[in-house]
Amino acid sequence: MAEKLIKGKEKKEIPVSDFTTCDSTAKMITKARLDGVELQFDRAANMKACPIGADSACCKHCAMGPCRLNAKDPYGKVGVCGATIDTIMSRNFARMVAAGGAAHTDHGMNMLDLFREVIHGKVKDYKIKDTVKLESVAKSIGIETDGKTVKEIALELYSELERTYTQVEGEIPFAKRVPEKTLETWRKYDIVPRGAMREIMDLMHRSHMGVDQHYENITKQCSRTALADGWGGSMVATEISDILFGTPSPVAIETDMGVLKEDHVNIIVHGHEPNLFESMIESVHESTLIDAAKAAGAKGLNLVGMCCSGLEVFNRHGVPHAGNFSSTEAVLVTGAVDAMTVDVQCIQQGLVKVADCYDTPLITTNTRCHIEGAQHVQFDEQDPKDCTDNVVIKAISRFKNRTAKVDIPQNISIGVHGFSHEYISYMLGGSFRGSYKPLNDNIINGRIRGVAGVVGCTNPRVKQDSVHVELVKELIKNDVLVLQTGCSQVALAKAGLTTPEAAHLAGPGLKEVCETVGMPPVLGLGACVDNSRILVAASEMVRVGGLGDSLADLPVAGCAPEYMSEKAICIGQYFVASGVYTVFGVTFPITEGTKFHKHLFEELEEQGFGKWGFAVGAQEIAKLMIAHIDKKRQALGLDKARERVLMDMADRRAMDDAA
Ligand code: NFS
Ligand code: SF4
Repeated sequence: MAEKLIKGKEKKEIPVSDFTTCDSTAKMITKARLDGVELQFDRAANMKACPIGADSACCKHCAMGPCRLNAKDPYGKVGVCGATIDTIMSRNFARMVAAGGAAHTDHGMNMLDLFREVIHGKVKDYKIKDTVKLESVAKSIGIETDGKTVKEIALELYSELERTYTQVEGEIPFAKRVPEKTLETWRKYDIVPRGAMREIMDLMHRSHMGVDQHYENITKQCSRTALADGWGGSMVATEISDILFGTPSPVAIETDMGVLKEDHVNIIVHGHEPNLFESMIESVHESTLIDAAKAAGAKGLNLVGMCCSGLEVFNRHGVPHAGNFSSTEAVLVTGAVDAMTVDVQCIQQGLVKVADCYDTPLITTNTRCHIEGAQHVQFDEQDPKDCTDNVVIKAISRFKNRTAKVDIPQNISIGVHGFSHEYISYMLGGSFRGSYKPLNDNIINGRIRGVAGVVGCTNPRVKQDSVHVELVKELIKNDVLVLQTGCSQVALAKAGLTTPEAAHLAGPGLKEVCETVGMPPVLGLGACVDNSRILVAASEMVRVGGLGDSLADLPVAGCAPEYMSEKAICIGQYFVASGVYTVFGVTFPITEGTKFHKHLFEELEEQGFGKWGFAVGAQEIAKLMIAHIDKKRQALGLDKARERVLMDMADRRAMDDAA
């Protein structure tokens, strides 16, 4: 292993406890150091973030530059072409939105391609699993379903949803789900998305040198593009995945590295596309492959998920989950992973080296993602098992020849996940009168103060999981119901907050609601594309009534406290454009004290949208979110109700104490 060691003792060694609050990841960082293997945490410690880039004060959009401005004196200088700091920052921001939106949107388009091939019978290994969902999605965009066969409805739905991507003029189909007043604001500013391809192309065009040079106009197209993701690309991904693979409903699932089993062949699927994972599930149930694993001395095959594809199957099939983004390298250090297969998005190139150190085959499967030094086994929807059986065979062979010492941190948390927006309605209202009314009622009467979406990545620039967990604890303590997706959800699952018992950590009002319904105070909705479920849930809250008539009126707030990806920036922008106050942590790619900053952080709200917020620490973020929720409650005239309910509760407690 000598040549694989990290070179040079001069590298900074930071205490592991500064890197993460995930015990398993901490153990594996320590082991990796002993083994001489470098992980993202060490790389982050030894690579100071570029201060000019962090403020977005540089531009490399043409060969007259690259140009560097000074964030300390933002208006003291312009680029060679004369571009101001506001133009440079808003163009950089625009390119992040375009790239982030393209990622989830392209993923959604893949799901739609699969849907088409399934309907036409060209792909036989998948089928339409959830016909109830098929009908409800079709109806939600005005497709008449009475008297039609499943195939007829599916075909019509396909051709409608294709417009989400390819439409040249007009509004995307899911604009029909947007509350009327919110849609009016979008129309007023001319930002209702046409098709995602058009919006992304437009945004790339106008952020080219010498095109759009007004930060307000660039921001408008950022919103339009981001909305084409949230209400378009991502929403289609969620809905089609539900139709093909089943709409999630709550299941108890194991999370953390302890889900690996020393005496089993362990296979990890890491990425975003549910079709690969669904086929992996088939492969690990193949009796010939199970027999082969046993013949190699294993007790069986153990399939485990990571990151977003992990969350999707975790919600649908109860497959255990080993950890979030910052644990993907660390999990290989256990030596117990017999194959890690990946598809697209958030796959660190550093995995190649770590996998190599522990003789784990790292297998890429998607035409969009090859990684130098990894093995590529192409996944083909016409014959998916060809790829996934092959992965299992490689894993069995690695198991048989395991040389790496196996050391699995024995941590497992069990939590309940899989709260689709449909299930939330059913859970609150009961099967005969499924509705968001009880949620609205509890917000109106003050038991629930408001709703927060806490989502997004982990990032080695902050202590892994720590901000997610502390923030969510603070929110629920203040009677804020928390909805979660993405790597954030995994942080909370590991911390044990996704169980109904976690209700004891909630404030008195939220606790009472959770105990009555039997639900956790933290509801996991799935992968990052499933942020679209939060949009649908919020729209339902507006529709049910009593909380204002646009999304911007709701006492809700969003946050990605440990974000790192461009997808997160795009998601933030579509929440803001939809009317939600959205706070980001870590760092914000923009210079404070500039016009563009003021536009994103103040003026958008004055125009009827949401706005951006920024803070690093959990307590500070919580304060911002709660203050916003209270501001919205006050505007709705609900501030008194909450005082009353808290007073009632104090009285009741006093009576209990006296008794
Ligand atoms: Ni979202 Fe999911 Fe995780 Fe961040 Fe990456 S896996 S799509 S981007 S890191 S939450
Ligand atoms: Fe410099 Fe303008 Fe070229 Fe950007 S577009 S690199 S600011 S000259």
